[in-house]
Amino acid sequence: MPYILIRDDITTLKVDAVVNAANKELLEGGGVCGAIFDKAGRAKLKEACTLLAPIQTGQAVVTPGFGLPAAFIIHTAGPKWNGGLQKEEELLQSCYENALELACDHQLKSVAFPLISAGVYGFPKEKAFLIAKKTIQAFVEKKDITVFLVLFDQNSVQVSQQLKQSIEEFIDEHSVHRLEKKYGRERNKMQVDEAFSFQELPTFESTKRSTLDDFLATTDETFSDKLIRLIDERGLSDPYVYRKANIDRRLFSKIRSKREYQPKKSTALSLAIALELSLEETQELLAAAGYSLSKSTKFDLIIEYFIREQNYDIYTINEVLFSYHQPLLGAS
Ligand code: AR6
Repeated sequence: MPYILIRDDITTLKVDAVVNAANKELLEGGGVCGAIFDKAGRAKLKEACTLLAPIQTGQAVVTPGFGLPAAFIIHTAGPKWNGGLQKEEELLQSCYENALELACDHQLKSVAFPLISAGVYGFPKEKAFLIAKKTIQAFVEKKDITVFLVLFDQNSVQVSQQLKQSIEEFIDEHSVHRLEKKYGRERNKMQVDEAFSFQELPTFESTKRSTLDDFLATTDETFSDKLIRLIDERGLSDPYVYRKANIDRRLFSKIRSKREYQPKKSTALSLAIALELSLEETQELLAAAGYSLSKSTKFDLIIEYFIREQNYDIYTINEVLFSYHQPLLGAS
């Protein structure tokens, strides 16, 4: 826990281990394997690999990272795609499982995977992605490890056409920029307020009739207080919440134990999603950390879309955010 999608060159990541999409002979090849050998240092990595080769398809072995920012390299040999009739899917799943088990055996806390078999070995990218995410998600539910899935190209994550269209329509309909165009800048604020049913949060203006003390009392609950109260009211356990929020256990206990802790907006939102809050409750929780959901950024509109739809699956939300090049929810 957590599972994080990123778009990057895996050889630049400072994690405990990066996974190499290797061949059974553990020889230097092309693709991500070539990049890893290049950055780690060919001679040293070759020497370490020679001692461990050959391996079976699906098996995983570990070497030091040498010149890489990562401390270790876990090498796993993915299956070559042969039309799907030669247990390729099961073999690919075992690559992820074995690499993750090995990482846990070595007490590693963060591992980054490329999309194994999705290059030279010809696995259909979408299928390779589904197997990767399903296997990683199942693993992080049980183990205390942060797993990055590194995607080199955009089209590995396929958000369903229907979902994409529905989100596009929502953004188009609700974006403040569209409303500005429609109603003009002057009238914009009024129209935005009319168009959306966010309940106004307590502001100093709206409470000036009451005393300052009353006002301060309404803002007395910190983010941490609110979070604890919401968890208790729902009868949820802490592990359930931090797992569902895709955030690290240590970060969660920091938020829980430090009353004045100021989370990042994405962390606050992850927790709102985990608690399945309504839009209004989400705004209130965010406000306790000094944030709000606006109508002017794609990120906020996408989150609002999912909350309105009562779709609280953080992995689906992250795939959509990823496909829109937005920051993701969960620990970063
Ligand atoms: N960072 C992250 N992902 C990358 C990078 C990178 N620097 N470079 C490529 N990818 P591949 P395979 C992605 O071909 O299909 C080698 O010759 C790439 O876009 O590296 O398992 C080995 O020695 C693709 O999505 O691995 C083997 O013989 C994914 O990594 C054989 O290729 C995997 O593509 C293994 O083939």
